[in-house]
Amino acid sequence: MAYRSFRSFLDALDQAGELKRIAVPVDTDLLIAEWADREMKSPGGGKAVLFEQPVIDGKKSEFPVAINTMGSHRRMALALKVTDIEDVAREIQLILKAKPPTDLREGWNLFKQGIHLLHARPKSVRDAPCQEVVHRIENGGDFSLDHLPVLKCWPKDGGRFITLANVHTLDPESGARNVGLYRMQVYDRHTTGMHWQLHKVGARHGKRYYERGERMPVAVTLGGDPVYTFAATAPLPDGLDELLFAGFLRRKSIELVRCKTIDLEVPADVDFVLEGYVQPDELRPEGPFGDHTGYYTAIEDYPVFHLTAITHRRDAVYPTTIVGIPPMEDYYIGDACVRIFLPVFKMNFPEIVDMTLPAEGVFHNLVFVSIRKQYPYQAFKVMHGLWGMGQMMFSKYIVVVDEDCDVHNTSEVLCANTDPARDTTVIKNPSDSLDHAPSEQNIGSHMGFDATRKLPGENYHRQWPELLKMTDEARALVDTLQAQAR
Ligand SMILES: Cc1cc2nc3c(=O)[nH]c(=O)nc-3n(C[C@H](O)[C@H](O)[C@H](O)COP(=O)(O)O)c2cc1C
Ligand SMILES: [Mn+2]
Repeated sequence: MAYRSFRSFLDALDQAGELKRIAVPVDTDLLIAEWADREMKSPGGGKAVLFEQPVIDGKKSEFPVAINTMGSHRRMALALKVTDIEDVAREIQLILKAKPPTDLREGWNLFKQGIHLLHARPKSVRDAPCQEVVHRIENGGDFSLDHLPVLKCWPKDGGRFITLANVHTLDPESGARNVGLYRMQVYDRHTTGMHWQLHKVGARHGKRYYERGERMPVAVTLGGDPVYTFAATAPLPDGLDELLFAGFLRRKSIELVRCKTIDLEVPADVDFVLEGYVQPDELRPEGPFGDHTGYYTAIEDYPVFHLTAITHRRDAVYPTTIVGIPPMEDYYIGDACVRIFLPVFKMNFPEIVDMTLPAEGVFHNLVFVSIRKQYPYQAFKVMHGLWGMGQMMFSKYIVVVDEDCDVHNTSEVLCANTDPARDTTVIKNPSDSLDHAPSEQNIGSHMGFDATRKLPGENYHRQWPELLKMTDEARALVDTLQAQAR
């Protein structure tokens, strides 16, 4: 099921007619970003683009740049090697609901799931494509971050940013691994910023090391099976290893290799590994950066990543993305997360029927959720539950509707059902570090809209009107008439 390499994923995109190859030289300073932005804003997310001759400071790069590789529903499914993201959701639902089998068919299904879970466990290898070429910084040499075709994305960005960095760290107490996608601003040949925000697991791991006064080993991988990057963005609970999840998704154990200069393991098939460390008490201004909110995020202090080695495949491709005013590639990544984790939400809140984070909401600003309502104030219960679940804490506005409303059809999510004073609630919660609107960073207010039909006991003392619906008979007759008129 799995891709052998990032290049084989690009080949699959090519065969599916989802890849444009650009043979002319294009500058990594703004031009690739502008080109990619046009592609991302084309209907349905455009195509993935492989820039075969990126230009860095007037020189041709040794490595091509791939961008927008997950930026459509189809490419996101191709990245996970499924025909439909819903297939993954169904499998997760089966596992969550697994009961002792009562017949042969159920037994067989359970057996197959067991095999998929078995694949979740990574295994260790000694030889790795990602270490075909090894540059140890202590040995000197010319090779450095300057040789990677890292993009400057927006005119007022503070520099070049690595945007699809899979950042691998360990909890020094439990030994648990985490992989998060955090951007890295290139400061010079051997140092970058490490933009793990306050609420993220990498930041928590860092705090543990700093409290002990220890240097923190950090490995950053780029490329490989695209499922790694997807898993690194997924809002998994702290303590759940992204590589286990990736192994489960791709149905094949991930092969891990030990880094050359730090005590960490990384997937053997990735394109690049940046080995290095973050040390206690060292912060440096990071930014500005044209962010997924559509605004520049201001300069702020973040930890510094010091490089100890760069290893790479001989045929490495540099994967990247840009963020900005939606719709962008990250919308499709986020949407796939919501689809895949819907069964988990449903397990916690059985009344949930469907849920979506529309692109206009810039990720977690806006959530539409439909429920099968049974009792008064159930919509408020669901909102509070969601606000308490991991990164759902950032949801600025949650709109709860009845099950007959299709949350994916924005014109159905009517607000006609609400009387604002009665049907809204405003709460205090942590807010996204990148959100510039709250008066103070990292804290803010969130609003919930109960747009469900009001039940007795919800302070509605009138007769709830009936929703317009044509008769089945009239619909069938017009179907026939229209077919004849064609
Ligand atoms: C394109 C893209 C860029 C991102 N950049 C950052 C970033 O710079 N800092 C950050 O904290 N989260 C960033 N995220 C979000 C995290 O990857 C996401 O919250 C992830 O679940 C964090 O994993 P963790 O819970 O293991 O820390 C980004 C997500 C995407 C899709
Ligand atoms: Mn995590």
